[in-house]
Parts: sequence; C-alpha cells; structure tokens
Amino acid sequence: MNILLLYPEFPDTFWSFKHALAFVGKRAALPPLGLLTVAALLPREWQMRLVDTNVRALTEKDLAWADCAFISAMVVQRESARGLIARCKAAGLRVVAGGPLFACEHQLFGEVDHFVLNEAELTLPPFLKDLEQGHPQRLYTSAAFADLRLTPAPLWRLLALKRYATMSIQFSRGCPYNCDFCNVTALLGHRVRIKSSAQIIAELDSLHAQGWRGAVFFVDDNFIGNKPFLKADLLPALIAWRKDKAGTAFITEASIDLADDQRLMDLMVQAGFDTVFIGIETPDNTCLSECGKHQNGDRNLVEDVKRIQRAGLQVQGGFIVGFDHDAPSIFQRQIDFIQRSGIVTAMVGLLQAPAGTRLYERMRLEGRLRSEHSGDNVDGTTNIIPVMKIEALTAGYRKILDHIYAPAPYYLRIRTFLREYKAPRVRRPLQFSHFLAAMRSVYRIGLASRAWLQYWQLLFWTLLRYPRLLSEALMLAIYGYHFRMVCERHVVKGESMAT
Ligand code: B12
Repeated sequence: MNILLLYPEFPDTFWSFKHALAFVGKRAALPPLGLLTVAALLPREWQMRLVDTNVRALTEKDLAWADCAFISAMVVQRESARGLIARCKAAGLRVVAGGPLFACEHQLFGEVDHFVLNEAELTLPPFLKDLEQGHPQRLYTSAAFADLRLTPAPLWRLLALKRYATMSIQFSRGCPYNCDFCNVTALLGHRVRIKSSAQIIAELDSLHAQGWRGAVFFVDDNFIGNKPFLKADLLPALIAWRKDKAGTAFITEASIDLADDQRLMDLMVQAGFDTVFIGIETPDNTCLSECGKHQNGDRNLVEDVKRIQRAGLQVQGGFIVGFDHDAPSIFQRQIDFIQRSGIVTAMVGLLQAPAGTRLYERMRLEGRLRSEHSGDNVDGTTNIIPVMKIEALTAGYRKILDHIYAPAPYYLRIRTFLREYKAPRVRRPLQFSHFLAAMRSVYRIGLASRAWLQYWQLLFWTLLRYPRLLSEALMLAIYGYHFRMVCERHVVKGESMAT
C-alpha cells in the first residue's frame, strides 16, 4: 500500500504566523503531529509520504503514486480539506479521515470513504483489521481514552524538518478543568493522561539525532495537569537531558495556577521552558463564572502573569469578549488588562460555540445558535446570538484589535514585558535564519512599515537597557507585523457580519 498523509493548508490566521514565517524563511509554524503519530501506528511495510500543504503543494505525481489518502484537519482547515478530498476522489483514491475537524463534523463530508475518529491508538487497529479482511466500515469511533504510555513516537523521518519554525511533542492529553466553550475536554476528556519520561526523552533524542536544535512546543492541553509527576519525574529528566546539549527551548500551554507554584516554575525554566500560553479569557469575575473558568476567578491575574514572567517564562494569552454578562465597559477593561500585564502575544476572539461543548448545547437550547463555528476563534465572527447587540460587540472587538496591535501600544507592551522578564536560562541558538530575519525586519518594519519609529526606539532601548533580550525584542517586533496584517483583514470580516 502506498499511503499519502495529507494536511490541509491553514488560512491566513492569527496562529498561522504566515507573515512572521516569511521573515525566517520557514513555511509552517508547527508540524502535523497527529498524522505523524498515525503514521507510526500503520503497518511498517506500507510506503508513506507526508504532504503538508502548508509546506509544499500536492502534485499529480503524488496522487498517481498513492493507493490511499489519510487526511487530518482542524475545523479552521475545513475548506482546504474539502479541496484535498475532492482531488483524491477524482484521482480514484480511497480516503480515510480523522482528527478534530472530522470528530466534530463528519456528517458534512459525504465523499470520505472511512472516518477513523477520536484517538487513533484506539480506532485505527480495528479499521486496519477490517481493511485486511476486506470489509472496512465507514465509521470508527471510541468513547474510551487511550493510554499514552502505549503511544508510539511520531514518525519524524517523514518530515522536512527545515521547513518548520518549531517542532512539537505531546506529553499529556486531557484537562482537569471545565470551561464551557472549550473543545478539549469534549475531545480528550478530563482525566490527564501522560506519557512516561522515558518516552519523552526518546522522542527528544530522535529529534536531536535528526539535527533539530530549534524550539519544541509541548502541545499539551494543560502541561501542568499532573504537577507531582512533573516535579518528581519529567522535569528532572528534561534537566538531565539538556546538560550536554545547547539550545532547544521549550514552549507549552498551562493554566494560571502555574503562578502559585514557584518551584514548578523554577524547574520548568531550568528544564528549558521560556514561553507559556495561558487562557486568561476575561478580567471579569462574573463572566469567568458564567463560562465555568473558576480556576481564573477571584485572582489578581495581572500579578499572576507578572510572577510567571519574573520566573523566566513569557506569557502568551487568550482573551474572549461576547459573554452574556459582558458590559459595554468590557472592551476598555480588556485593553487595560492586556497593556498592564505585558502580554505581547494576546489572542482576542469573539465567543464561539464549537460543536460538542457545553456552550454549544446551551446555545442550542436557548435558540441562539446561528451556525457551526468558523474554526478560527480570532476571525471576528461568532456562531451564536450574543446578549449584547452584535453591532456593539463587533465595534468593541474592533476597538480592542485596533488598539492592542497599533504600533504605539504594541511596542509599549513589549517594553512592559521586557522590564519584567527574567532572561531565559536556555538561550535559543542563533541560526542563519535568525540573522536573515533581523535583516528583513530592518527593511520591512524599520523602513517600510508604519511602525518604523517604534521599531528603532525599541531596538536602541533594548540595546541600552536589556542587551541580552535583543533577540526577544526583535522576535516580538516581527510577531507584531504579523498580527497587524491579520487583524486588518479580520476587522473587515467582523464589520460585514454586523451589517
Ligand atoms: C498544537 C495545536 C495547535 C497548533 C497547530 C499545530 C499544527 N500544525 O497542527 C497551533 C498553535 C498553530 C494551533 C492553532 C489553533 N488551534 Co490548535 N491545537 C493544538 C493542540 C494543542 C495540539 C494538536 C496536536 O498536535 N495534538 C497531538 C496529536 C497527536 O493529536 P491529534 O492531532 O488530535 O491526533 C490524534 C487524533 O486526533 C487522531 N488523528 C488525527 N489526525 C488523524 C488522521 C487520520 C487519518 C486518523 C485515522 C486519525 C487522526 O490520531 C492522533 C493520535 O490519537 C490541540 C489540542 C489537542 N490536544 O490536540 C489544539 C486544537 C487542535 N486546536 C484547536 C483550535 C480551535 C485552534 C485555533 C483555532 C485557535 C485556538 N484556540 O487554539 C488555531 C487555528 C489554527 C490556525 N492556524 O488558524 C482545537 C481544534 C478544534 C477543532 N474541532 O477543530 C483544538 C482541539 C484545541 C481546542 N481548544 O479545542 N493549534
């Protein structure tokens, strides 16, 4: 069997980082880890070819070579997934689909031959068995959750590593919390399931052996879901692993209670973590209760963020407007919060209800569901009828974006962050691509953009005050360029929705 593993193209979104990737000469931010894991579960004797269409185009040659296509996608890739499926069917290929898009909306993909949904560790073996016996079914699902200690390492060798800005690795799945808008627990459950430290070290070793020295993103839903294991086992193992190695900084996602555990933060920093994404959502306690995000309630969230920054972790944050209890003042409150906290990479979205979530059910029962969600939670659209008038909501949303990514406040936020940030212990190794990125930023931002003045002011200020943080300052200037490009487009979408 010749198998094509297909990953659809991301639209030009906040998280695609398309406009920033152009600076470092990379094609995609992260690899399709689901497909690489599926590849490791397929029979060894099968021939496999990965086509991540974010990195290269699918060709007629690929289609002529293959017997079967395995496709993975998130909801945000819906349209490009449709295009790939149509091409595979026209070429006479059997199409097998899995991953979050199909787990949520498989009914909308009539052309697909087989849906192998939920975690492939559980649903792929029965499909392969039926296929071998000549009677594969159309749909394979499982309500159970996989034991990650049995998950094989992703098949990295299928990947053109150099085309990616960051590699990813997964230590755990599931999240103990219960936020009503989040898809994670619907897809992966509340119980935090983990791999062993030996598995993680083996995965890192294999990336290292293939020459990877760049950053690695631990794509866990909540990396700190099992704190005792982290402190006693995984983090000491990672600290030992990096002793004879340079570079390879780690990034991850965690909940805000990370700020309560100084020892955990110190160990993470020692292990090489320098950035953490946190769902902040809103500074409003009533809205936090409304969505069940109790872990964020009744805290000094700005101080929490600063404590994490001071430990040596840059905080990226997710924010939402459009809760039922949002007052007209929420837009300015969000702006003030983001500016004060020094969260430079602030992802602000309108509340959306993904299928399978508690919010989706509530909206359906209240007759407030307008459609399926777009899959891009920062595109200025929503699939629910909000309590606030939609015109007021989209205008307020536009006000937030117009402000936080405008050059003056954006660069001010970088300074707020750099003042607080303890320079990371593990330095990202300087590569030729970084040098190129710096040169490109001089031209594209320092000469040819409306942020030119703030760019030069930031560079000189950083050189004088925090010279060790110059690469962070440059990177954030480049991110800002990307955010401005994307947000300009999204604001237009939001406007058209309101009218
Ligand atoms: C890393 C990540 C990203 C990366 C993208 C990495 C990439 N190139 O794919 C970044 C940071 C860019 C990102 C962005 C976004 N993401 Co994201 N992301 C994740 C995260 C944390 C991990 C994904 C991962 O690598 N998992 C590890 C692999 C092993 O798991 P997997 O892909 O699910 O694959 C398993 C199964 O699904 C199955 N499988 C997968 N594919 C296939 C294919 C076949 C044929 C078969 C048989 C089986 C199969 O087998 C695998 C092993 O069990 C997930 C949450 C999660 N835990 O999965 C969210 C998640 C996928 N993201 C989500 C969302 C909503 C987004 C964003 C819209 C914004 C946001 N809120 O995060 C943007 C959109 C992207 C964009 N560019 O616009 C949602 C998707 C919901 C959905 N139904 O589509 C998830 C589930 C998180 C959530 N809160 O709900 N994301």
